[in-house]
Amino acid sequence: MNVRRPRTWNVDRGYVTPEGVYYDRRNFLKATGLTAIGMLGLTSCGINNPPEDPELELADTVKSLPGSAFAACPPNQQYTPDRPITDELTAASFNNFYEFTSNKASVWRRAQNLTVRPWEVHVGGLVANPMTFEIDELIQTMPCEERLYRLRCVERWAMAVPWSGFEFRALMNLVEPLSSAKFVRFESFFRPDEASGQRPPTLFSWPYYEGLTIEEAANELCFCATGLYGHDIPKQHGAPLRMVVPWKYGYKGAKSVVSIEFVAERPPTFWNDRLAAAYGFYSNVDPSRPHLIGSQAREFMIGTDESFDTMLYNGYGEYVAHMYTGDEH
Ligand SMILES: Nc1nc2c(c(=O)[nH]1)N[C@H]1C(S)=C(S)[C@@H](COP(=O)(O)O)O[C@H]1N2
Ligand SMILES: [Mo]
Repeated sequence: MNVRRPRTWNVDRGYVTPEGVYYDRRNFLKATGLTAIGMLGLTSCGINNPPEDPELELADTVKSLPGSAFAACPPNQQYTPDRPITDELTAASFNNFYEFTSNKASVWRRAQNLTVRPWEVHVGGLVANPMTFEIDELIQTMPCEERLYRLRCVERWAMAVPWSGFEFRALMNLVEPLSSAKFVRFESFFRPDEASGQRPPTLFSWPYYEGLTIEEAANELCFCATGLYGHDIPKQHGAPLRMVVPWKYGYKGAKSVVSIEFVAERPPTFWNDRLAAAYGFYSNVDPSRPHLIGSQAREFMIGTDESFDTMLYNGYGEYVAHMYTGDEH
């Protein structure tokens, strides 16, 4: 049996309590009457796992695809974090991507089943110009830059990585939201044939969906990542386009987005629908607000022995605090 405890650097730090495992225990097991042992077997003993390529090397997953439009993007130094950049292969082998598996140490391999070309992103809803973008056209159209951001998962692990891509507000300028648009809803792909975690039996209602207020979406930090470490974004990180909202917990940034809708009402969100008390709509990083799994006061940099005090808004308060009273959850 494949116990969800990655083998090396993070053993025994006690902060790896996957979002989904928490949910499994408290809600799913109760709802279905399955035992914990049965559950672990269900998710980790291979009943709905696709064939994987055992020859595949991690390093092969972190390069640009042949024919992709990716080009090196000029770094924007303004947001450079206070800490060393996370080792690329460490970041590429420790991921949350529940469409494939909740096992973050092996998900990189399963995620290679995702076909990321061709790929279209539809942007619509309450906008003057609804558009459907072919991903390479979008990459060529948008002003590309590289941004080094911290990323903080609610499970208390953190990393600092160089995303390439464009500000979400640049996309807003193309589609022109109407004044009635108050929120933005992001939706990830739904492909049960490629993503074993989306096939029944599944704990979740797929596809993954997230949301922001329109003010948050228009904030200069809100970023669409199409690259990472100077090449195409790897599949395990959410190829070919994922949202990065660095002042919020990681789950607010949907991976492998296919649809972006401008809407009038606050949209439901994936984890909030599972367990609203633990996963608020806002989910701004806040050291003083414990999660159900425990205190959020400290964070642990993956691949290192370093830990830091968690910062309010993940340290991005000067850019985002004006949007909040501090009571948002
Ligand atoms: N579609 C989708 N997006 C997702 C997730 C997911 O399971 N599915 N996990 C989220 C969580 S919990 C985190 S912490 C980040 C992890 O991003 P990384 O694997 O690139 O570090 O992706 C977020 N986006
Ligand atoms: Mo997360």
